[in-house]
Amino acid sequence: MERTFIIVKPDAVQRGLTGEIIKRFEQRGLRIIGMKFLRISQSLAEKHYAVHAGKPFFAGLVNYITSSPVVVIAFEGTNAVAAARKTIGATKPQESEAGTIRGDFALEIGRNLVHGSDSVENGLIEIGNFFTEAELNSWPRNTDPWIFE
Ligand code: IDP
Ligand code: MG
Repeated sequence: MERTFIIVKPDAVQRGLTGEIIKRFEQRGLRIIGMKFLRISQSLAEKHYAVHAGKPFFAGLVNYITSSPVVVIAFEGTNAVAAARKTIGATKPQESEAGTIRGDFALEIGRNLVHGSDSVENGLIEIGNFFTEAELNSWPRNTDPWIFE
């Protein structure tokens, strides 16, 4: 079963969109296996966004993601990485389709509400950065046979 890592970013929490955003992944069929509410530290932000280090927006990005609390979630499901990315929408909200989270609720790239892993490999690394094994519960959900073939 594929895993992906989601951050409900500070702007989404501040705007009261936490439930709306979690709902969209949940109703897609993804299974929550870990979730917590925390303020991301500077060092964890730099680790999570290491691939963007040195880019002109890096300092602003770290400042944004550490500015107030977030909700982090590990999800499981068939095609979890691609499914979550589709549900999130394009990185630039002006290019995000209506019906996606960013297409429905965001206007600017630096306030795009949600993070989702871009590959299976990165998903596992990101989950490992935020959760211990003991904090993850891969559970058999009663509705799984109605969602996973
Ligand atoms: P993604 O979140 O859709 O995977 P990435 O390219 O991995 O997009 O960028 C990570 C995050 O960095 C974006 O979600 C956005 O918040 C921020 N970001 C990316 N490019 C820019 C930019 O050009 N200006 C400001 N922020 C940016
Ligand atoms: Mg990315």
